[in-house]
Amino acid sequence: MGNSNFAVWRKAGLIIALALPLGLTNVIAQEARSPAEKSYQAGDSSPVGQAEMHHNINPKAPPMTKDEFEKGKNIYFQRCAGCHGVLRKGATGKPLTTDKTIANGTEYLKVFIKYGSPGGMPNWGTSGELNDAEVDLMARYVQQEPPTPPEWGMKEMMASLKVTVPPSKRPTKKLNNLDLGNLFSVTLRDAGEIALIDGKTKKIVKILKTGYAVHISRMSQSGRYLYVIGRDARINLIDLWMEEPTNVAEIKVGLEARSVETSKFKGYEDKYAIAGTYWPPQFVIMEGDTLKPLRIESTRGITVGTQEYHPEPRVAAIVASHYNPEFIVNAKETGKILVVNYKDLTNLKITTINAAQFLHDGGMDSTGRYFMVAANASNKIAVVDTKEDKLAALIDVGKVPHPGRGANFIHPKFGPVWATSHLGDETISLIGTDPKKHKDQAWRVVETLKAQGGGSLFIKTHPKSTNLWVDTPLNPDAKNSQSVAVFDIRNLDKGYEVLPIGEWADIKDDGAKRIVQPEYNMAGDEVWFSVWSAKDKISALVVVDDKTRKLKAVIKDPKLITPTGKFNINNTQHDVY
Ligand code: DHE
Repeated sequence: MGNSNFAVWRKAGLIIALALPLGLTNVIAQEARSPAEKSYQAGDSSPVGQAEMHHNINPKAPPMTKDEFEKGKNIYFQRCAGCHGVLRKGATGKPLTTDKTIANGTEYLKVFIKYGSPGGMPNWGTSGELNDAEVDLMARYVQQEPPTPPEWGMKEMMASLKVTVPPSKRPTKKLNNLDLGNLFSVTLRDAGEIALIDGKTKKIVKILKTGYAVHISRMSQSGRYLYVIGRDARINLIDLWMEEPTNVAEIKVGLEARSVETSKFKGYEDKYAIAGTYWPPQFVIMEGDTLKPLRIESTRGITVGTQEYHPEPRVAAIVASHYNPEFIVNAKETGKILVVNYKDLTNLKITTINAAQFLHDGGMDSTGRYFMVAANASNKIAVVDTKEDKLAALIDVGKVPHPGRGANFIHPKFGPVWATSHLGDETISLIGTDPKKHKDQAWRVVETLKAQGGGSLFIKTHPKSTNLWVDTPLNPDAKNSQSVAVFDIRNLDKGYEVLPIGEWADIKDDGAKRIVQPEYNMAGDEVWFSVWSAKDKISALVVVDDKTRKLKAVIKDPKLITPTGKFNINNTQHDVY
């Protein structure tokens, strides 16, 4: 080849080499290497051959190919994020950060993933959900740095939507003779199921499959549809009018979630459902009878107070207004309460109320106008006027209020009050809720009671009851976590009585027997408690006569695995608490 030609070829070769993606030039380079060089490089003798390896910043993590990493990521976000958090910082499941997982090592993690644990970790291997290769893959995956979790938009939601019984094929009237108002939807948390239990017979009517680490149930305004959300952000729509209650639709609205609600305003009954997610930080409004997603809105934004950007304001409690066609959506980390008007989903109107950071759970006052919500790590209760769409008050209470939906009753001295107990101390704050006839008491703590101790999650009463029940399932002392305190509303000074609910369940094993979440029946003359132990121990439900405070029934069944939240249909539908 002449000089000038050679120069041209050389130049061309150089340009091709620079322009080609590195991989391709690598191949050319490899061809040029002798066999001895190739084996020395070891690049070709890797266990996965030519497969591209996943590059993890921590060299101690076990090797994974890119494909394996992608597969592990999908399995993690589908199955594990609900409990361990999208960034693996932990939630109901333990944190899976690499400082822990690499220290545990692959073999230990494989056993844990395959066989599960009494603490609620499903047995992914022995249940057949994951084969041995996938168990090994996941054990290596959780030792890699967690990737940024994927967003979850309309495409992903629509791909997960299943309408198994279209509305056109559903009955136009109730086909069963269940006493729906007195049915209880009971969370079987680590089984990923709910049990529907008849309030009168105490018999299990049906067990229905739901999302992983199922969390709460909410009712449609008509009392026909039950919405159940799992921490894995799967929502199940259960039609209670079918011959037997049936899952008629389901959707996955994200990777991690805690709350679901439906439209309650006159003319919009059962029309819309809404769900809020921890990840991605957003909410979605859906068709009430099919769960078809209609409008997704992000909650990313600026915190109250310091007014800094927050990338991950998780959606905590959501309630539906009875005064306007609106949902009240609580963004935990920004402390913003979004009043979302669903009248026009195209021109969506959202009123943003500044409250306090770390909004969590809450419920309505006895009139159903004011929404009382705990900003738990701020030790405050925010009061939202759902008629005027304004913050009515921010009230300092005890340490880490955790009301569930709270408890409304008429205080002998201060009139209507709403009560919350606390995770962080033994107090119960009673807040005046009547700005008209008890103006001086309104929106301030009118009395502080003392119950058994901190670690309380739920407090409950009923308009027909004179009892105020306070659980302490997270109290370190088993004496307190396995019993419940009850006050006489007519004579609070008398202090509380302790009922040994755990003992009444008469369970002989060494389970934790945490007594969690009092829930009334429709008549308001029974209180149901969960006796919550790990999934390999015996749990139970204990029913107490509200008048006599005596044991009325114990419901035990091997299918009652880790029962926690219980939702009486009537009381949940009509905000009775
Ligand atoms: Fe819950 C309500 C979040 C742990 C049982 N829980 C709520 C609500 C939120 C929330 C935001 C309000 C929903 C609404 O009203 O729309 N819960 C969280 C968490 O982030 C937390 C602390 C840890 C987690 O990773 O999930 C958590 N919750 C638990 C539990 O461990 C409980 C005790 C047992 C379980 O089943 O998981 C539990 N949460 C409940 C119950 C309610 C609830 C029973 C509904 C109370 C009600 O009366 O409405």
